[in-house]
Amino acid sequence: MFADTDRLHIAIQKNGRLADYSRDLLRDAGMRVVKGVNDLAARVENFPLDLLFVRDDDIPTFVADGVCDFGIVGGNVLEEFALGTPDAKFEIVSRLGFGRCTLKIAGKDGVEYASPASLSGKRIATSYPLIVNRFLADAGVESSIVTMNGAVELAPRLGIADFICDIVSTGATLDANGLVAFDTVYESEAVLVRAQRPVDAAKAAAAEQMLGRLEGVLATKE
Ligand code: PRT
Ligand code: ZN
Repeated sequence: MFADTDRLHIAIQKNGRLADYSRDLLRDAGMRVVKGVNDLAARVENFPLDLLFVRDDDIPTFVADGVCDFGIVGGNVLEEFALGTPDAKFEIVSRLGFGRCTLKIAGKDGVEYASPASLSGKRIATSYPLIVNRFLADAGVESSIVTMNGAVELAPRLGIADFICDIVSTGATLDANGLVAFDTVYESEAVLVRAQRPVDAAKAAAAEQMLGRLEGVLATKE
C-alpha cells in the first residue's frame, strides 16, 4: 500500500483518546474510509488518501521520516519528539480542539511548592523528560528527572520521586493518588502535523484540497 506514492498518507492513533476524534474529523471532511486489507491501514475510496493506524508515540517519526504526509497527534507528544529531534522536518498545520490536556507539576498533598525554585535538587518523575527539562532550564532550576513510561502518578508513593510532571485532564487521577497540581508546564491539544518535503503537483493539489476541507470542518466547531 505504501509503495503507492500517488496517494497521500495520514498517520492517526490506532486506539486511544485521539483515535475516534481523528476518524470523525476525516469523516466529517467527506473521507469515506473503506476497511483496510489489515488493521494497520485503510483506504479512502473517494479521495487519494490512505490512513495508517499506529501508536501515538510513533506518529511524529512517521511524519518526520516522510513515511506519511500528515499525522494527527497530541501536541505534547509532538513537542517531546521535536525537542529530541531538532533537525526533524515537519510543521503544525492546525490545532484541532480535541485531546486537550495539561502537563502539570504535582506532588503529595502537603509538599511545599511556591515556584519552580521549589523543585531545586528534587527528583521529578515524568514521561516527558525533554519538556520538563526545558521548563527547569527556563526557570534556572536544577533537578533530577526520572523518566517513566507509565504509572507516573505512583512515583511519589513509591519513593521514586518527590514530584511528578504528568498529563492532567479532569484531575481525578491526581486526586485518587493523593497528589495536588502545583504548576503548569505545557498546554496541549491534538494537532495536524505535515511533513516538509517536496511532493509532485498532483499530490500537492490533493493535500491542499484535503486541508481546505479540514479547515471547513474545524471552522464549524469554533
Ligand atoms: O496506545 P498509544 O501509545 O497510541 O496511546 P497512549 O496510551 O500513549 O495515549 P492515550 O490514548 O492515553 O493519549 C493520547 C493523547 O491524548 C495524549 O498524548 C494527550 O495528548 C491526550 N490526552 C488528553 C490525554 C489525556 N487527555 C489524559 N487524561 N492523555 C492521557 N491522559 C491520562 C492522564 O495522564 C491520566 O493518567 O489519563 C489519565 C486520566 O486523566 P485525569 O486527569 O482525567 O484523571
Ligand atoms: Zn503512546
